[in-house]
This record gives sequence, structure tokens and C-alpha cells, in this order.
Amino acid sequence: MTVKSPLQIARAAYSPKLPACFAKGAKVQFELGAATTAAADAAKIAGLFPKTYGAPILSFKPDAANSSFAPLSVGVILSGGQAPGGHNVVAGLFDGLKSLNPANKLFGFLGGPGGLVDNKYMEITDAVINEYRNTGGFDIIGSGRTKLEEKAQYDQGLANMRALGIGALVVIGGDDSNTNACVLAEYYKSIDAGIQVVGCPKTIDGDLKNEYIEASFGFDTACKVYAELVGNIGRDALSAKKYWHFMKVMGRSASHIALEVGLQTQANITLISEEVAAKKMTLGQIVDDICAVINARAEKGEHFGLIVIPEGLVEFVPEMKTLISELNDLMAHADESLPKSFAKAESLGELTILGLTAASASLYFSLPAAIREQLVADRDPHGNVQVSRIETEKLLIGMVEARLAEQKKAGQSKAKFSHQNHFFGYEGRCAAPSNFDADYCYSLGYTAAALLGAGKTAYLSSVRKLTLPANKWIAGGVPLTSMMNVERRHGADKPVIRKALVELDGAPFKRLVAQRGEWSLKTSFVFPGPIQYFGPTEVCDTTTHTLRLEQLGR
Ligand code: FBP
Repeated sequence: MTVKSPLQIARAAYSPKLPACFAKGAKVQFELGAATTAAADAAKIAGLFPKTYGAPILSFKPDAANSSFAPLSVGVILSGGQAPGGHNVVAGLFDGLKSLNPANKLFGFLGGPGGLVDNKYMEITDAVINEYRNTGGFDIIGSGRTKLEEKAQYDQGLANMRALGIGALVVIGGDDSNTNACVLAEYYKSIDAGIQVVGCPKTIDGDLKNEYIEASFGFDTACKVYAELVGNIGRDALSAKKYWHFMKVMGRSASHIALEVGLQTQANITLISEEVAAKKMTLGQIVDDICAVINARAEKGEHFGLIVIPEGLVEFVPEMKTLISELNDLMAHADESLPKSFAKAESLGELTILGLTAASASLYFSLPAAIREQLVADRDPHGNVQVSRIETEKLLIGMVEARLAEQKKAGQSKAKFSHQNHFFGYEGRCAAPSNFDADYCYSLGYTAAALLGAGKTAYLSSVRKLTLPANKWIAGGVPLTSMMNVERRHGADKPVIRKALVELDGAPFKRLVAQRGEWSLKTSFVFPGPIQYFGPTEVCDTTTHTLRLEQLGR
């Protein structure tokens, strides 16, 4: 028998809160909002999704008529990176479906979208789901990153679902997975397959977000875990007074996590990739800015501090972006001898002969050897640099160290620069969900069940007004096509859900800008401590600073 921790046992008994519209279960009436268009490129999206485009926003209210529902079997897929609360989405979906009709069944496809095509599944029963309520992780059915993009996959998935009597599919995923869900919904509708497809917004990165999706699930918990770790390190730094800590936090592309963690902990420096891109900053300028803060604190005798770095930073530095794209192009058409030739190159001339422009060759040579190696050696199956594996925190340390040494020589720096590097990512992705995520995820799953009960397809489960108590949240659905635009991917135009980057005129970033002068020089660290589940509401039920600033302005 699996040994459970006392907290796991206590959390299993937690009943997640639901919006008031679900007081009588997932039997709801819905109000139709205005018809929707697309995030951009509306005519193209309308042409690509003729069956599902333009549907209205939905919001639910309690069912007065106590309607009855024919039995329905539903498949569920967990897609992409883990995010805290995924099990509660499945639990909410399960309970919502059972409230519609106790004969409803839920099947989980195993290991992500690939499970649908490979016909790997299990039935989720009461006994199964009860083991996973309010727990972290996606291990109930596993997740995967297989993309459903080909007709053969859709047809095989359909055959597998028909064999199980499944009439609806719920995809729990991020922007790419929900884009695929929309394509699937459109295809099944176009061939009258009789399969509804509904999505749920998942990703710790927080970049699946818009007016109707106020937060993706898992962001709250993951940020709280990282903020606890950064706060703990802040206390250590304050005690030992001898290290600068360079802490990279997850978030493949957008910097929402870094921003939230910076706001929660009041680190000395929080880098935001979107600002770096907007100001077209070079790596050298970023390093100069960091050195200026280190030197200013050294003047006060403070040779320590905290620097929060977003995982995706290097791709937002224009010169690095160019270098990476040149390397991607070169490697895509080369055999394995090319990385070796790069490794052996000893002059700018040799690099330009290999195919880099002069500017990229000189940037490449200025990087520490370990980073150069990561840039040419570690590639994904398309030949692209695995940007998320580049150790940006070490890159910055190496460059800062070199710059401070130059400044010292010139008598411009008194800094004693000792450093530590950290990467906080996997520590947060499977944490037990905070009360917020436990409630939000359960509500998203319940909402998905209600959307299926209402016969909807190509909708994303939407729960809004998230800074209010859960019973005041508004549940409903937002058409997947309304979030789409057309982007260039791998040389072709593709309809995709638009990724939400940090808005530089948004309240969370503006708060950082207003405070960062003070936080960089003074030691103003905040120590958020571990996530609390039991106790005063102001300790256990706070939302992220991001949501509070966006919705309440404080
Ligand atoms: P999703 O977008 O799929 O939710 O995943 C996000 C993420 O956690 C990123 O923050 C991180 O870069 C990535 O997954 C790492 O995933 P993997 O371990 O599969 O490379």
C-alpha cells in the first residue's frame, strides 16, 4: 500500500469550492453573450474554422427546470507540462458528469494526446479519482507532448473513441494543445462525427490568458512555491551576507512567473524578457545594469542580493535571437559534423565560413564556453536549439564576473562578487495545489462537464472574477476560435491561440517598475513562506499579486 503523508490524508478530505451556479450540480442554464471574432486575422480564422467560428461567450446560471440528460461517455487528456491542480480538473469533470447523469462515464487517455491515437486508456471510477483529489501531479493518467495535427491521427482517435462509445473529449492543456483541440472539434463537426471537444486552460507559465481566461491553472501554486524558495534564499543571503544568488524560474517564453515571484519576494533585480525585447537590449546592457546594482550595493557594504531571471530570457535578447535563428537554420540542413566544427572554431573567420554573420560570430565568441556548447550541441528533433536548457543564470554570472573584474582593474568597482546559481522549475510543477488552484481547477473541470451537458463543442472552460470568493466566480465558456490568430511557424502560416506575454502597460509590470529602484538598492526582501492550506483566510486563500493588481489595482 502507498504510504501517504499526514498532509495528503488531511487534504484528501478537502471539498473544493464551486461557483454558485453549480449549487445543484452541473445542470445549468446558460446566457449567451455577444458573438465572437478572433484575436486577429478574423477572416482567415473564419475561413479555416467554418463550423465552429463566431460562437458566443457563454455564462452559466443555476438550472430552474431540473433538466434530464442522456448518458454520455467522455474521454479526457492531460497535455503538455504538468501544472498543480490537474487532478482536480479531472475530479471536477468526473463529479460534474455524474451530477448530470450518474450513468455517465469518464475514460482517461494515457500519456497525453498520444494515448488517444494509440488507444491507451483507463476508466476513471470513484475509487480511482478518490486517490487523487487535491493532489499535485498528472500521474493519474500521465501527460505527453504529442501534437495531434494530422487527419490520420484524428480518424484513428475517432475510431478509438467510437469503440468505447465516447461522445465527447476534454483536452486539458496550454495554448498549443487547445489549438489542436479546436482543430479536432472543427474536423469532427465537419464530418458529423458526433464528438464534442472542450478544453481547460492549463500551464504554470501563465501565458494562456485573456479577458475570459483570467489565469491558467497551476500558475498560482507554482509561483507560490518558487516565491517560497526565493524568499528562503533571501533570508540566507541576508544572514550570510556573502552571495549574489542568480535564480532562473520556469516559463518557457513569457515572464509572468518571474514577474509574480519578483513582486512576491521584492528581489533586488527581476529581469522581464518582454522589456528586454521592447528596449532591444543587448546581453552587454543587461550585464551592465546588473553590475550597476551590485556596485551600488557594494558601496553600502552589501555584497549580496537576489536576481530573478525568466527562463525564456535569451530568446528575447534581439542579438541572441538572431544568433539562435542563424544556428537553427544552419543545423537544420547539416550533419553531425557541423556542431563539432563549431566546437573547434578558433577565430571569427572560421565561424563566418561555417555560415554565421559577422555580428553573430562575434557574439558567439563572447559567450562562456559552456553556453557555446549548449547552443550547438543540444538540439530538438527539428534541429532547433533547446532554449529552455540554456543555463542563462550561469551565462549571466560568467559575464557579470568578467565585467566586474574589468571595472575593478579600472578602479570603478568595490564589489566582492561571490555567487550561487539556481533553477526553479520542476520543484513547482507538481506541488499540491494551493486552495486557490484546488478550487479553480475543480471548478474548471465542473464547467467543462456543464459545457458538454449543454451540447457545446470548440469551447474553453472559463471561470472568471477570480479575486472574489469562489461562490461568486462566473463559470461559462469561451469559443476557442475567439483566441486565435495566424502565426508563422516552421515556414508556414498556422492558426494558433495567441500567447499572452507580459504587458508592459499592465498593472503588475508597472508595479515592478515603480518599486524596483528601491528594491534594487535597499534590502526589502519579503519571505512568503510555504503554501498554507489550513488557517486564516488571508494566509491560505490569497490570489497572486498579478491577479490582484490586474483586477483590484492593489
Ligand atoms: P506547458 O506550456 O506545456 O504547460 O509547459 C510549461 C513548462 O513547464 C515550461 O515552463 C518549461 O519550459 C517546460 O514546460 C519544460 O517542459 P519539459 O520538461 O517537457 O521540457
